[in-house]
Amino acid sequence: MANMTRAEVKAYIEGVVEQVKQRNPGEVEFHQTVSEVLESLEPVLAKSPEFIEKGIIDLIVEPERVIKFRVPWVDDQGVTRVNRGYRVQFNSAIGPYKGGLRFHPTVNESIMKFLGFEQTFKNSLTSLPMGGGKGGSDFDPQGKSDAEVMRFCQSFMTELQKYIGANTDVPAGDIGVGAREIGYLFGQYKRLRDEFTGVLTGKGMPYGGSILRPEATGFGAVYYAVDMLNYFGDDIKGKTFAVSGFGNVAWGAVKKINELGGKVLTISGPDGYIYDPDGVGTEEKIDYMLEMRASCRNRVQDYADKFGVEFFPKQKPWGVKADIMMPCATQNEVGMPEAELMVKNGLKYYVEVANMPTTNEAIAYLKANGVIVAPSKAVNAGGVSVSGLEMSQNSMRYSWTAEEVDEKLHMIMHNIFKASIDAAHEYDLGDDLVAGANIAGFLKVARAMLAFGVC
Ligand code: NDP
Ligand code: 2IT
Repeated sequence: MANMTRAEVKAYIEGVVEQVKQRNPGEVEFHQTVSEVLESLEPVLAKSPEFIEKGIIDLIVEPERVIKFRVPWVDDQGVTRVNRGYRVQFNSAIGPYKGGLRFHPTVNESIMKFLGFEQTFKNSLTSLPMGGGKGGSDFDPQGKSDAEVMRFCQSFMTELQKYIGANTDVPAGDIGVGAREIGYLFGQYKRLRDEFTGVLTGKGMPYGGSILRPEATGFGAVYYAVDMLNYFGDDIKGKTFAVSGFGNVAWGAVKKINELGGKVLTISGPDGYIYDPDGVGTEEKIDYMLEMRASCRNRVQDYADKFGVEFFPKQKPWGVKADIMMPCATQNEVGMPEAELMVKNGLKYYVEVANMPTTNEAIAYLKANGVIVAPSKAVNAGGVSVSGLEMSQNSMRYSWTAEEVDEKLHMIMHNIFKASIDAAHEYDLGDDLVAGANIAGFLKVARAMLAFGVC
């Protein structure tokens, strides 16, 4: 097939995005990620039209399988409750489906598909053999007793176990699913299937977990940020960070930023944000983040009360002056008003850590105004990378030391940064880390799909 002009490719991509919107009505988060990724593939498709000709683009936006199921459970008052469970098995071209489970009241099919689609390219970037998947439920763990969470997890796994396996699909945690939930889910899987396999990652250390998995997403994000800063002639030492969220991911990032000499001025929760001029830096303060998350109160004001710093109710930290912004809570935390504020404050670096924390319009605005944007699917890939390393250790029936896991994580994050910048250069996109990550992640999956023919 002859090369296509950029205009022809652009028109083709617009057509695919339009079709995705029509076939998945109302799924706005899914539409958002599909247009973000496909638009950045324009130069690749112009140069390699076989991806269009062989239908790879049409295939890649359609999940291989969407599983949706009823999750009945009984609360502490004896009342029957019913939630919805999901597993989106998005793409298995380069390995078993792999991705977390999210328990949050906002979970719906659109959120599951957006996360599964993103995961496909993220997992490809890790260079480990993992396909993309995501799952979860609209169950709200907040305010539930331990016994209720256990009964819910057992019921969820009773259905999910039909579709997963160590060589088929390997779930892990995400928002609302931490060590406690993974324990209940793994116990139920083992009981029903009578096999001890690496079917879940993020497991506890006594039963096959990997050392450093809890820290991995945050640590990996900071390793990536260091490479980015060095590439642009900067250093992390003495840099100030505004972080949102206070969960597992924010905690790991804050810990590593401090270790490497940076200073974290803010963390946030649904109730507002705290500003700590001395930095969220002592061991006591960092450990307190874990306590706040474990308390299930979902309040960051507790930090302000305990350490005597200022609390800004119902506000996000994006108006503060800091060298680096790091959204670590959830999708679409940053839209146009926040992006405008950042540009007005002369922000230089914007590092996405949560999945898709920025609207497409805001990303374009930040980039157009000279802010260096690091995209979540590259930055937060350290979590799933150590999940991949947990799978390797489980297969070998062996455990690596903290030093070994950390060294591998570090190497993976270096490779992700390098693959992204190299892809951007190869397609004449300057230092566009967002497009570079999309392209590098896409190419491996698409080449595997080409090899398989139409299937
Ligand atoms: P946490 O559960 O610790 O934190 C999530 C926070 O976001 C909560 O405080 C939640 O508060 C808030 N929030 C506000 N609006 C929403 C919404 N619409 N949906 C979900 N949460 C919302 O999560 P993690 O630290 O585990 O994850 C943070 C981010 O990092 C997420 O985007 C996740 O997908 C991503 N990530 C996680 C990885 C992991 O290994 N855990 C790996 C890679 C990425 P409230 O409940 O009140 O809404
Ligand atoms: O978004 C993510 O990459 C995760 N929640 C981690 C997935 C995993 O399988 O470890």
